[in-house]
Amino acid sequence: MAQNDNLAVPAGDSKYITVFNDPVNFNAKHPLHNSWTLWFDNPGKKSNANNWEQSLKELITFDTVEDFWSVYNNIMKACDLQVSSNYHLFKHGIKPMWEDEANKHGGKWSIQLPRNKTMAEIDNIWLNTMLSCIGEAFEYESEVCGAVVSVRKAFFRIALWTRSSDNQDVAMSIGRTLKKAANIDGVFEFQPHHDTKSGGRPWTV
Ligand code: MGP
Repeated sequence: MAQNDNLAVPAGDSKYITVFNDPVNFNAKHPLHNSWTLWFDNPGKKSNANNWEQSLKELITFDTVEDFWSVYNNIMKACDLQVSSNYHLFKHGIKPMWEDEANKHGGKWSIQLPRNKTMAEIDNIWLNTMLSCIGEAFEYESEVCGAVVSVRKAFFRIALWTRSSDNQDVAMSIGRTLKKAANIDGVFEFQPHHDTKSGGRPWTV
């Protein structure tokens, strides 16, 4: 018996496309514009800026939509992580630290979410933030370095790191897109990683 003989819908009927019509493309993965690396850290109380990097763990790199979901579905949800943990999702090749070449002149948009939000809400905001990054939702896409979720005793913090911190129009565009994607009320603030001069900041959206 041929493979398709027992199908209710004939394979050639274009109204119903199934894996049997086009086994190669049906199983194709959908590439992302960039590769992304997920990092984790939980530096603990003894950590300081000099030894902080030691607690940073590179977990996995992916470059397709399907692989993103398989990572997301198989790791602990951000809201279940221990206090003081962070997930960092950064473009592959950029370390999630201020010192990296891509971050050293940059800054971050961030918002603190009080723990009175439900865990599902927190996780959804983080998921939407990651999707806006890997889905290249931003007008100034090349400005985006990565995103971080931080679990703290009194709050969760979501942040999006940018490559530069001196162009207000660029930063505001990213901030507005992030706020819409994350789908939260509340105010995001932008701060350069190295705040040498305030320049009217923090900028807010
Ligand atoms: P944090 O976790 O970004 O701030 O940095 P938070 O959440 O306000 O502080 P916490 O104490 O509640 O966790 C905390 C500390 O980690 C910083 O003061 C640094 O000592 C160290 N650290 C964090 N980052 C992102 C870096 C980094 O990129 N480079 C270095 N060298 N240290 C860092």
